[in-house]
Amino acid sequence: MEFMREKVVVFTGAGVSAESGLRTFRDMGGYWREYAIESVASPEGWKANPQAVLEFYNERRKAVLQASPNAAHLAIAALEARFDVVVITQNIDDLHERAGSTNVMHVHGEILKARSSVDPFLIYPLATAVIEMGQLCEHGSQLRPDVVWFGEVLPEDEWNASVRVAESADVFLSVGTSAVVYPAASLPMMAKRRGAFLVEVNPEPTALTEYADEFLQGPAGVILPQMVELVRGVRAIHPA
Ligand code: BV8
Repeated sequence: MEFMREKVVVFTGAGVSAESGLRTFRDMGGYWREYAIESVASPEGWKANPQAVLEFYNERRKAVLQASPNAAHLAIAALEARFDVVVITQNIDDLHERAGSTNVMHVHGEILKARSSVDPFLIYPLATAVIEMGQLCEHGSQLRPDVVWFGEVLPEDEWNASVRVAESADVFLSVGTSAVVYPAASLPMMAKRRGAFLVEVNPEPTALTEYADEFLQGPAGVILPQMVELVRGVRAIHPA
C-alpha cells in the first residue's frame, strides 16, 4: 500500500552553494560587500553601464561552470526517494539540477540563460560562458542575463506556482538564506501559516529563526546529509 508521500519544499539561498565555492551576498566575502547592488543588479545599473553588469555576471557564470554540487545539493536530491520534493531556489546556479533534483523552481532566474532586454519572454540558453556587448536578440536588442534584478518583478508564473507549492508543504526546509529579500522571503511564513513544519538550516540565526519549529545550526553540507541518514534510519524501522 503506497502511503501519500509527504510534500517537502526545500527553499534555498546562496548558502547552499557556499560549500561549492560560490560566494554568498551578505556574508563575509559576499558580493554585496564588494559591489554596490544598484550598480550591478538593478535596471538602473544596466541602463548606466551594461558592460559592467555583463562583466559581473560573466565572472559569476564562470564560477558556476567551474563549481560542482556539494553534499547539501546531493542530500536534497536524495530526499526525492522518500518524499514529494520541490526545490524553490533564489539561486541562479544550476547546482540543484546537476545534483539530480528534478523539480526546481528558480524565482530569481538562471545565470546560464540569456534574455532579450526588450522582451522578457525571449529567453535563450547560453552556449558560452559570457554574454558580450553586441550580442543581440532577434529584435536587435542587447542580450542580458536571465535573472531578476532588484526593483524588477519576479516571473509571474514562477512566483504564483511557488506560492501554491509553499502553501501545500507538509515540511518546509529553509536552507542557506538570510531571508531578507522579498517577496521570496515571504514563502516560509506562507507555508507555516498553512500548517507546514518549518525547519531552518543555517550556521547563523536569521530573520526567520524565531519562527522556525526547528533551527538546525550548521553548514548545509553537514546538516542535510545527516538529515537524510536519519530519515533512512527511521524509514527502515517504519517502512512506509
Ligand atoms: C520586487 C538577482 C516588486 C540574481 C536577486 C525598494 C525598491 C524596490 C524594491 C524594494 C525596495 N525595498 C525593498 C524592495 C524589495 C526588494 C528587496 O527585498 N530588497 C531587500 C534587499 C530589502 N526586492 C526586489 O526588488 C524584488 N522585486 O520587489 O518587485 C517591485 C518592483 C518595482 C518596485 C518595487 C517593488 C526582486 C528581488 C530579487 C533581487 N535579485 N538576485 C543574482 O544576482 O543572484 S536577490 C539576491 O538575494 C540573490 O538572489 C540571493 O539569492 C537573494 C537572497 O540572498 P541569500 O540567498 O539569502 O544570500 P545571503 O548572502 O543574503 O545569505 C546567505 C545565507 O547563507 C546566510 O544566512 C549565511 O549564514 C548562510 N550560509 C553561509 N554558508 C552556509 C550558509 N548556510 C548553509 N550552509 C552554509 N555552508
